Amino acid sequence: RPLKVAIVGATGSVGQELLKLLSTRKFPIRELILIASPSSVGQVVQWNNQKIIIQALNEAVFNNVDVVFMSAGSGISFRWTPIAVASGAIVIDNSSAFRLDPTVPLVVPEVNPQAIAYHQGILANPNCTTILLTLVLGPLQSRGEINKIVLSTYQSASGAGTLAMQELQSLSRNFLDGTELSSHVLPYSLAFNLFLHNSSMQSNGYCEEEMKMVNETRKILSSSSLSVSANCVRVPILRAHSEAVNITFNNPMSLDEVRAILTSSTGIEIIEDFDGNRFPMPTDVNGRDSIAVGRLRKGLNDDNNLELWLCGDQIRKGAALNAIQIAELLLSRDLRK
Ligand code: 11C
Repeated sequence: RPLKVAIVGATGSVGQELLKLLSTRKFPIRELILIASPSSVGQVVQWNNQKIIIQALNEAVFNNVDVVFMSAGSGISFRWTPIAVASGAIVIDNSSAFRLDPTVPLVVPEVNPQAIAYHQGILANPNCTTILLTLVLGPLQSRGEINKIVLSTYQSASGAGTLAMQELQSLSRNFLDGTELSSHVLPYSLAFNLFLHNSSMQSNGYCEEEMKMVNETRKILSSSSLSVSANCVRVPILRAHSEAVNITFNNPMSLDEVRAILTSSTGIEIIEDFDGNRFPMPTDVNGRDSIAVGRLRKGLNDDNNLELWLCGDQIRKGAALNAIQIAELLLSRDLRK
């Protein structure tokens, strides 16, 4: 029977996209509970011809809820996920809180759907850059072991939330007007600028976002010794992330074979015109489910080495769509507990 569903973080960029996708994908819902921070409580949201009033987070709000989409940061997830699970809900958590917990599946449905089987009430939605990367690596793993990945990311403002997107727009206007450029959401102005990813720096010299890519990619691909090295950069783009990826296999590969694998993979579109120098761009994927991949080429001096470029909508496949696909997978396999 249709489900009672809750979204925690309903007014954020991912929460808003979840609302849109739950409607367009006709997710089977009998009641939708929307939860957000105190400043949004009482606001009315129009969804599928219903008016839904935003509620505050409290224990009672999870009564009889079947599925909770948590999208309000890891602090909220750490505190409220166990409470939601104890009240009988399955939580699909968009934060990093439980991603590396060995009892919690970390799932990209096209890549490791089998992982959902061991869930104990919590399923984790990976980091957005990691979802886009593994969507490509997953099918390529079928042709031979992957030994090493070196990548650079070009991450949009949306990864830092709605306020960061608004800040990019307003500071870009200021830049053109020659007025004030001080930022309040991101550490520096992103207008006509870029900087290394704004997550916390670790003692090893990599930032938190880069280490998420290392650890989450290994978990999703079940490859604990995989060598991953990421350099993450924030760029003045609104909602799509891009990645330049260098992959080393343990055996020689042919571009025809790689192209054939990616062309037949779900969720991937190839955009590639070498003569016209036309490859994926953020504008190709904004608001789209599929990610775009192109510029497949061999490493210059290594037959085992592949270079590619990808773009994907951070809010959609990088977050909200992947979370809903996890829930759809659970329903299709009747794995509610
Ligand atoms: C960004 N990838 O673009 C981040 C946002 O672990 O879910 C998502 C952080 C996460 O800044």
